[in-house]
Amino acid sequence: MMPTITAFERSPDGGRGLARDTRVRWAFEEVGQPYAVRLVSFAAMKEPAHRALHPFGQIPTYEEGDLVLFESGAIVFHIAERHAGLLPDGADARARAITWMFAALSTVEPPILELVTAKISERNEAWTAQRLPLVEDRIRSRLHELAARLGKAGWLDGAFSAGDLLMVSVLLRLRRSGLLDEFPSIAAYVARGEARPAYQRAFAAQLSVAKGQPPAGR
Ligand code: GTB
Repeated sequence: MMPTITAFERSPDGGRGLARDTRVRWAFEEVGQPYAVRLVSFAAMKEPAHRALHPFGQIPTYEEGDLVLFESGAIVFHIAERHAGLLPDGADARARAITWMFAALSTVEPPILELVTAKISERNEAWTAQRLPLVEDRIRSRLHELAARLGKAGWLDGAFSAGDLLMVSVLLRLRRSGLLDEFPSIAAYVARGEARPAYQRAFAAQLSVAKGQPPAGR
């Protein structure tokens, strides 16, 4: 059965691939699983029908038969568990890849989201100018630590995994901040992720929504 995910009918990023359906699309593309997309408006997201799928009234969601999932990390994990290609076969390597998935979402993404909040929701607050450098420094610390661990390696732990998929997805949100440019090895890591054909297909699919065209192919 072909899974169906939800995505913004009109993404506020205009197709820059920053909404969290892109990481789910990327996972599908990496494993070669066709998927369908149901586009939802901001109003529809808050209606009972969508809240039955997603208690917080957000995208993305995942439906496959009776199974309904929300949270992009859980969805990517589900896809990675059901298909070959995103998690290593060995038990220890698999556990490490899953550790990186959690690290991306619970250690690296939160300070990045703080920056997004500061720049968008709090941009008119008197204290934002004072707070921004603190928020940016917290991100710099994480990037510094991540760069130290990555070293000269291509991916975080051996072959590309769902851990890299989520980490790159999270880091992409920093593109416009200029912070990635301060860490050339991290910038190169993100560029490697973006260069993957599966990412390119996922990006094109979400962009086609922003351009008002039906998604091509799977
Ligand atoms: N933890 C959840 C997950 O990982 O799935 C977070 C889900 C989430 O934040 N969804 C957002 C949403 O539905 C879309 S992705 N927001 C609507 C709402 O809460 O009412 C976040 C997002 C939104 C917009 C941009 N952008 O414009 O650049 C980027 C990312």
